[in-house]
Amino acid sequence: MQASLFENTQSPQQCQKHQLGESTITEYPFAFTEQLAKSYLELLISNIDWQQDRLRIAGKEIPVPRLQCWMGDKASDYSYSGLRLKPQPWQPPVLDIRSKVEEIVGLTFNSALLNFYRNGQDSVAWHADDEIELGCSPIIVSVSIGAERIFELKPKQSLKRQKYQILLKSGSILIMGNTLQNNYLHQLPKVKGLNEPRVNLTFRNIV
Ligand SMILES: O=C(O)CCC(=O)C(=O)O
Ligand SMILES: [Mn+2]
Repeated sequence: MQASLFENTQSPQQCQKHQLGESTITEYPFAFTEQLAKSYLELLISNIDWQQDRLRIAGKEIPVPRLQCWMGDKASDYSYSGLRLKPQPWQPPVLDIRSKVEEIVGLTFNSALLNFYRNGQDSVAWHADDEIELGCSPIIVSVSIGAERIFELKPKQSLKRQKYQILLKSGSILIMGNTLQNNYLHQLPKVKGLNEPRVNLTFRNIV
């Protein structure tokens, strides 16, 4: 499956819907200008207190293949894959980005998970953002800044398990609609030979 092509106009309001069964992803490929995205990338890489978290899998400690930062309102602790994350206070560039996201989406968000993919060897494995703290049908908004990467989705339950791919452009926003996390898994695979960094911010609500 492939997303169709965009028209050649680059307005921040321009959007494309991706229909995956009953779940919808809405993509705003030009939400932030290239120049603004570039300046956010530099600010985020140098100003965020990036953590190298470790997962315990089958009795072994394994470093998460990316750096992370959990940010949010005071009472928004978050757990996933055995990690318990305490929120760091909101930082100015993240608050700016959140304002734009809230304006486009028309919803408010009390937390964000930031991922720093240093190069193509950093990745995130198949998962769904379906932790109990996020409520039963969360809307999650993903902002991509820096290197273009492929985002893959596949149904949690299907015989064919055909993958759907979206090329995440720098400055784009993806709204993952309210049944997506229940029905689909997503991942950001490694890319051989890629040396460009990327930062991703997913805005969420701890309920
Ligand atoms: O980097 C991305 O585009 C996805 C990140 C993600 O899925 C997550 O942080 O839960
Ligand atoms: Mn995710």
